[in-house]
Amino acid sequence: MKIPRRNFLFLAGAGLLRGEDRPKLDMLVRSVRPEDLEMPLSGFADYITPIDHFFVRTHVYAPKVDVDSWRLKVEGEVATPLTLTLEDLKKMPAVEMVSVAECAGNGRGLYEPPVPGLQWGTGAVGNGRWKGVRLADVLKRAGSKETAKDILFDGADVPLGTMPDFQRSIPVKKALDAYTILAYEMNGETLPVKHGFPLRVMAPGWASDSWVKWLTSIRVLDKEHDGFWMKSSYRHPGKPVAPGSAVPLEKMQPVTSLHVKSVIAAPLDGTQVLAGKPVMIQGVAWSGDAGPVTSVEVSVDGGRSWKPAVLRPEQRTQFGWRQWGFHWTPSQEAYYTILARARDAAGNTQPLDGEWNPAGYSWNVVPRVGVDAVKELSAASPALPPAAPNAAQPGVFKSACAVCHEDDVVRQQRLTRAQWDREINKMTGWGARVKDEDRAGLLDYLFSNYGPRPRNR
Ligand code: HEC
Ligand SMILES: Nc1nc2c(c(=O)[nH]1)N[C@H]1C(S)=C(S)[C@@H](COP(=O)(O)O)O[C@H]1N2
Ligand SMILES: [Mo]
Repeated sequence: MKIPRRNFLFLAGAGLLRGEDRPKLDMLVRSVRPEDLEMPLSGFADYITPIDHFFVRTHVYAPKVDVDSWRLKVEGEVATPLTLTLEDLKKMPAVEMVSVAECAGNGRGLYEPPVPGLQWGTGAVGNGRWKGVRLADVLKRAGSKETAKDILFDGADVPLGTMPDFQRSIPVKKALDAYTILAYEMNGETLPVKHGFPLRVMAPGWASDSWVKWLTSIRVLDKEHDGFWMKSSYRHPGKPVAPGSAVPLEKMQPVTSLHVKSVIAAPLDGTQVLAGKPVMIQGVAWSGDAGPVTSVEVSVDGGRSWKPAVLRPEQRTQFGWRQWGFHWTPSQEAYYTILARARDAAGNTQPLDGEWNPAGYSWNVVPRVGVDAVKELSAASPALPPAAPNAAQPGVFKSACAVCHEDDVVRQQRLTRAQWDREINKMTGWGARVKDEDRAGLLDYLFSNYGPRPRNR
């Protein structure tokens, strides 16, 4: 359900033009609906990511929440079940803090061999300033019992077809952490609809898949929650597996903390710089529970030698990102490979190669940017790769697939026949209607048009 623009002011209950109402600038659209937007590399130039540059990740359509009738329920293993209004929450002590929000799937598009899912590059991440109430205070108010093990969150978004409702849980230890909050403000503004208005979970240091938006229910459980989005999604083998292999879900563990990571925002890959002239190599770096980032090193010779980059001291927070810079003058006309490697307070650093995993989570490989140092910049910048061919779609694709979402989520995949077969099963399980006699043709169409192929970079 799309929220008509004119409803925003009504929802906000105020006349301010919220981040919501401003157009999202030059975002990379990974899915038109449900809306999935990626921040372009230029976004790393900001310390606090403006709302119109903040990535958006929605599994289903953003719900329309009327704040007057909205309530937060706290139930389960508690002495006093609660039903709270937004005003009730705002009367409780507020905390504000800077934290990165990063989707577990950020960088999925970089894995080889490719894996199914939104093909995020580097920008399913943003650095926000979040304000709200401590989850620990809310749980205390409800009288959370000794038996509490896992805290389950549910939001107002409604599943599509027969897909399971998006519900996520975090262990009680993370829930009681003083930094875990229920946020109602982002960057000093009312939490925008796309980011979970009126209330979302903010579990800093952890992948934002745990940061449930449009929160309506908190359930204190005496055992680990075993719903689809915990047991069949967001799981990682936690150790190297053969690229391309299938790993049973029970052999994997939930994605929790983010891993130390850096991004090179400038210069851009494949561009030219002037030989003999200073170039500022710039980027950001962040970590998770093991933050803050303590150092970033840069190599301009493909990893043979490394030198420290300069970090902003005032940005040394546990959960926010840190901007870094490195002054470099390419001494001669040559092709240079620039690498960056961050280290966090626990001494973790970034791997040189991706640890492949079936769903493409937690990418934190050392970033690599190639530039040509030349005497004179040539007028033409490198040509963009040609657009993917838009082959004629069979009827079954139109009637069964381009229904809940557009064909964009399909066109970005590069999957094997076996992976496409599993995708069809997943989607028919969620309600896609594919007749038996059409199935083989659909599989052929998907595989022949969106099968493995070299990446357009
Ligand atoms: C009942 C609604 C529905 C129908 C019909 C449907 N899909 Fe989906 N599909 C979804 C949703 C919802 C998502 C997003 C899931 C997410 O973001 O985690 C999705 C995501 C995808 C993705 C991205 C990878 C993934 O697994 O998240 C692919 C590829 C895809 N669908 C293919 C198809 C194909 C092919 C068909 C037709 C056989 C189809 N879909 C029909 C609901 C549907
Ligand atoms: N209710 C609900 N909460 C949700 C989601 C969702 O689809 N529904 N997506 C999750 C995922 S996977 C991510 S990465 C973050 C994205 O937050 P953002 O859109 O504010 O950037 O929200 C999380 N919270
Ligand atoms: Mo995510």
